[in-house]
Amino acid sequence: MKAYWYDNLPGDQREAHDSGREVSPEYLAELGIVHFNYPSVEDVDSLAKDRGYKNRDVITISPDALGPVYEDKVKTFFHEHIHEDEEIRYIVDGSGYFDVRDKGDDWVRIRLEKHDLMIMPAGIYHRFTTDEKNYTKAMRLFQDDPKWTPLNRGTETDTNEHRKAYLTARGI
Ligand code: KMT
Ligand code: NI
Repeated sequence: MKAYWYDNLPGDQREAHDSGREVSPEYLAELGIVHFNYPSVEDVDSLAKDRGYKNRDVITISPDALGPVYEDKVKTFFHEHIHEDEEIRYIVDGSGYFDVRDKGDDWVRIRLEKHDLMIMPAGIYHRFTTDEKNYTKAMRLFQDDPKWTPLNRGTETDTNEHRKAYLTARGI
């Protein structure tokens, strides 16, 4: 795992876009992001159990797995959105980037590699992309099923109660 501010320069979303300014684990914690490296899936299982997670799936995002819709999927995951529940993402294989908004609404890019696990709080604006290797196999863990849906950023998400609760909890 490596976290840094996104450079906001033009270019394919899958390029590193590393501004050279690193983001500390402490700052990530202030945003509500928690990271672990779990080589054993048993550690994932016990974390999920402790936090009351009931559902999960495994998704492979690659041209091989998705065929002609791969490029569209990659663009869809890159639409900025929130979820109404806390969610866990565990990289089973490959690598990819999660971008999350910082306190000033700038993008922080989090590079996740095989066996990295990230807990994302409800209400944080984020987006995902594969990297230049075009291969991410990820386990997505959900606390419940009704709220899996990504809510794309717009006027409704800014007043969403989960969004407001996130900002209050983080002192933003
Ligand atoms: C999310 O929450 O944005 C996603 O689940 C993206 C795909 S999982 C690597
Ligand atoms: Ni999401």
